[in-house]
Amino acid sequence: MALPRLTLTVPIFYVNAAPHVGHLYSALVSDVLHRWHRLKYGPSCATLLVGGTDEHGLKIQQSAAAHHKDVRLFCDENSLKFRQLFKLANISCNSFVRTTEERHETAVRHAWTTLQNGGLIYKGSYAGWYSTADETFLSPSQLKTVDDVLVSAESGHKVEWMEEENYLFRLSDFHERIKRWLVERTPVKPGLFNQIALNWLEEGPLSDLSVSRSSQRLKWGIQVPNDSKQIIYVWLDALMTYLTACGYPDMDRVNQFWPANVQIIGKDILKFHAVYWPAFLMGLGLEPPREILCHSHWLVNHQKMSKSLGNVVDPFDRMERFTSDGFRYFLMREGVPHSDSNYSDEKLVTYLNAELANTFGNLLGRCTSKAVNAAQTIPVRPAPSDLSRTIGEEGLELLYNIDSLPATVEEYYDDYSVYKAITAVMDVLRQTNVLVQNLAPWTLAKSKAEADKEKLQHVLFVALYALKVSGLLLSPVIPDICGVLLSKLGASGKTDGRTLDELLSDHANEISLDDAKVTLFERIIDNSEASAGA
Ligand code: ME8
Repeated sequence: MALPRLTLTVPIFYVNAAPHVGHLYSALVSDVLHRWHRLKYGPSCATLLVGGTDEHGLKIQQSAAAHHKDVRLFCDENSLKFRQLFKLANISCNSFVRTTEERHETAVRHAWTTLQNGGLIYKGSYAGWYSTADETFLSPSQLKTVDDVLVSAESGHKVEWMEEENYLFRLSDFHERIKRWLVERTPVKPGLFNQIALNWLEEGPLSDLSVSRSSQRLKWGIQVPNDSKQIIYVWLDALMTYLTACGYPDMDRVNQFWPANVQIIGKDILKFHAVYWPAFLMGLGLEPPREILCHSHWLVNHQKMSKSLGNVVDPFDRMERFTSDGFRYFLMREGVPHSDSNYSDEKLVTYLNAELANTFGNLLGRCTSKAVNAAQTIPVRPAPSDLSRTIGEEGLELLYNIDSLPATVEEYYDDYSVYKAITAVMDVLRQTNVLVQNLAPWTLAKSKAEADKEKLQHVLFVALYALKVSGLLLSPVIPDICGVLLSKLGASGKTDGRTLDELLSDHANEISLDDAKVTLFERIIDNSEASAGA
């Protein structure tokens, strides 16, 4: 049977500002789902994780000018920062697209021509309020006045009146099809965001969408085919990145990777992905994505992050202070898709020390020390009746919980509830710590009695088995830490090319531990300087 292929996408980020925690969070969600898929089905399945940078448009043009930089150089420098972020954070993106690449320009022009030949793009004129920061026109109901300035009610960015001749896309033709897609397939997860998208369609018929700008105003972008006076609208250009990554317009390649399984986005760009994008795709004769996973935002002290408030969380700084896996763990542990999450360094330090250093790390230290585990092995799995005789019902119940953990966690990952997967693993590890504390293997190890020796082997089996299962299940979230753990538990070299089920079924024989002394996570001692937004 063919292995299921997976295509995931991350929004392509604007290069006008440095990467922040929100960018990393979106990328991380996709990375964890990508790693989970490869763990579940084995690494030989075909996968595509698409990311990139959004480099055209008025906003970038103005930003480069404000920095007195050549716009191409400005884009090169800032795009590189996002690639560095991906590298440092171990984001397993295997297709990074810059909108200034030639292959992308070819794909966008091809899509434009296809839409135009299909009668879906026509020349007209457009007048309305435009927000350059959001690169979008807004209707009067989407505006409000703050200090006598007209701004977007949603983003707070100021708008200006624009009136020009340009090309329009017949978005109105797609109203019913998009509505049906949202109702019948409920593609946007969690469901509350599907409903928000539906509400937009219920507000009234969709108007046609302006999809080009005059080249007098906008210079930095892809020119409309056969019209040097018009530049393609930056959102049509940006959304097409997902298809560029799939090889568009080479349909053999597109059919291999499209439709995407899951497109991950933040709630700020829902309309572009749940209304405009499926319409463009339908216009091109392609299927809309199977699912869109829309997540909420990170706040700091319950406020939006902004340069003016000085509370923007810098992911480079946090990864340096707390390690890449430490930061990944906190973001995945605390971030939930359905509501905004609050970032706090104090909370991060508390979680990392309590869960990664104590619950996870100390358990490994206790069960692999030479004083307790003289044979330096994971003992053979005992029969349930023997286990209940030596370490009681509590031990047997824990073994049952460890055995059933993969199925529980699989359900959570498949439902995109990574935070629940982490909590389920930590619950089992906490129960294991309690058992170890109660049965004190360090005392059993000193005893000469045969019954104690058997009991010790059983405690060690349960604890090391819990650690191994946890290490496998958490490896999508904290790959470095779990790599170290699994090598210590003698699983190094055995993980390549195997599925999760194969990796879990190794306990008929004794397994030798690796000699290396390891610390899974160094406790963070000095947190006096740790304050959100610092
Ligand atoms: O919108 N919390 O790029 P962008 C969580 N180029 N995630 C956040 C966040 C926060 N506080 N702030 C931003 C663009 N994000 C376009 C996208 S796609 C074809 C074009 C994340 O640099 C979230 O994923 O403004 C959001 O959708 C994205 O960054 C916006 O990044």
